[in-house]
Amino acid sequence: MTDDEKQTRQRLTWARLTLGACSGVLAGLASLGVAELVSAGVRPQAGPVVAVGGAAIDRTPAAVKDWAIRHFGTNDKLILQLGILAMLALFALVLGITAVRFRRSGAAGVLLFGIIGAVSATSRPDSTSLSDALPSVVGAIAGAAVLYVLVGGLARREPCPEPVDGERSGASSGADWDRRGFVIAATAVAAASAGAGVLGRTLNSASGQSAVASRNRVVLPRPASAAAAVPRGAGLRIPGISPFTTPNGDFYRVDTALVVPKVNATTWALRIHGNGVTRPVTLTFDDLLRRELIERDITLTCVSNEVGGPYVGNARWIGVRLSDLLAECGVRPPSKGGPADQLVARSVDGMTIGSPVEDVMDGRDALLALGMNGEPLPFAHGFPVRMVVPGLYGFVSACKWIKDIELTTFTSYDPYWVKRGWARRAPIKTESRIDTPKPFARPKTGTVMVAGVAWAQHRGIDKVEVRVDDGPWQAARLAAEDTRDTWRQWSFPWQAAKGGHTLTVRATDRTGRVQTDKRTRTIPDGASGWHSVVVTVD
Ligand SMILES: Nc1nc2c(c(=O)[nH]1)N[C@H]1C(S)=C(S)[C@@H](COP(=O)(O)O)O[C@H]1N2
Ligand SMILES: [Mo]
Repeated sequence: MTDDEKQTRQRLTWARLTLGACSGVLAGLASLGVAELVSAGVRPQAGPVVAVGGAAIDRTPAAVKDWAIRHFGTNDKLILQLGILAMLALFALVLGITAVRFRRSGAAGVLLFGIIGAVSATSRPDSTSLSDALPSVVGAIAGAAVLYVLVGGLARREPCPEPVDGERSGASSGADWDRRGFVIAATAVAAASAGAGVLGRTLNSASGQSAVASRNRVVLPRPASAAAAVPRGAGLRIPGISPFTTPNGDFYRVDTALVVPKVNATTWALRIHGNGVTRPVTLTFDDLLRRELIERDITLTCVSNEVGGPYVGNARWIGVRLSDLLAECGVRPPSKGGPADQLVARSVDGMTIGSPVEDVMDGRDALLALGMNGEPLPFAHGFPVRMVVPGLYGFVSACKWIKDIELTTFTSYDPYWVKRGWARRAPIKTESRIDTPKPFARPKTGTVMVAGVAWAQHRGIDKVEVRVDDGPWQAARLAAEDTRDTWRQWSFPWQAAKGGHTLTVRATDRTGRVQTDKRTRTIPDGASGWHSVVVTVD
């Protein structure tokens, strides 16, 4: 073979591999586009990326999940989906290149991904039907066909005389692509995939529209028991401090849902049943609206909140008092002889959250909340109905998109997070946070306002102290208390001297317990320790 021939041959090989890689990516696009379209006929959560992402979330070890929440915050889900897409793109490239030589194996590889998607979709806790497998399966078949056809033409541009593909020898189906033919076919596939994807997205979002309409129609009645106005002194006017009431748009969000469930309030129902429920009921949203509603300020906290972290917020909730409802169903707490000590809430997305029946019925304002800061619950925060229990971390109390309450026992059932290593019972720990100055701030010498929030829901905050470097603990000024179920702002005017300083805060709750300096991880029942901020005074 002459050098020229060698070069031509190499060029052709490269061209084929490149076109093969393109075919792989196009096959991937076709799979995803078709899957999206099919998911519109099944349900949006059954799409392969959401399903695989959800399955990955379910299987992620607690420590990794915690790390993801810590590093990506509420973006963790976006990062996960981008990661899945990047992986898919990579595999698509590899499959495409493989298919140039092993046409059937390449196509089979695409089908394998379909199976992974189908298994993920049908094994999600919210999956009730095998039809959830359809988007992945139909998408994969489309992708495999695209790959098979596209590389079919390429394969026979093989410049070397010896047959390289056993599968292919003797086969003569289809025509060779010339360059123009490939470009036309590729463009057609890309356009059709994008079209299917966009159409699927549009149909999926349209199916959410009825839920949106049902939310727009909700008029929250005046509560029979309104929350007292927030005391004037509860919200300090200090730049940088967390506002006493967290606006809905700023309220932290922590859940496992890759697609926010859009539940239609008009078809929603809540079932209450289980051990010791002598009168099980199924309630509609209107049933709840017709009941006596109470309005309460309650501060919610996530167990994944690091010391000094952002996963805590305070809102004014409107809802039904859960203990009244349970009592009507015949439920008695264990202290009054009831057989069930665990209340398991189930959501439409398959989440299960267990709370102690004793806590829910001990007189605190445990709510089935319908409203948040004067509007129906936002979809991301659980529309139409969620639970809120003062004093318990969200993962053991605050089920969003709730649809079922079962009375059971701690020994007979472990809910979602408990199966993954978190505690069965998790009252919120006494904590405090410095909101201002921010870490590594450079305030000027003189009076610097140090301020933040402290919380010990359902016990109340009695004292907050600040320490500068290794100095003595000094009492901070406490803002007025709203209720013992809410956080409390504090401030400390600090006479700042030049140089680097460490500010540390600790709170004491009404039981007299001082916030411990013992640092623990968030797993299994919440982080503890003191929050410190390092600043340089200029
Ligand atoms: N359905 C459902 N409800 C859920 C969760 C979830 O993943 N799914 N997460 C819980 C956790 S861990 C917390 S901290 C709170 C957070 O509520 P928010 O997102 O409204 O702030 O919701 C709880 N309710
Ligand atoms: Mo949480």
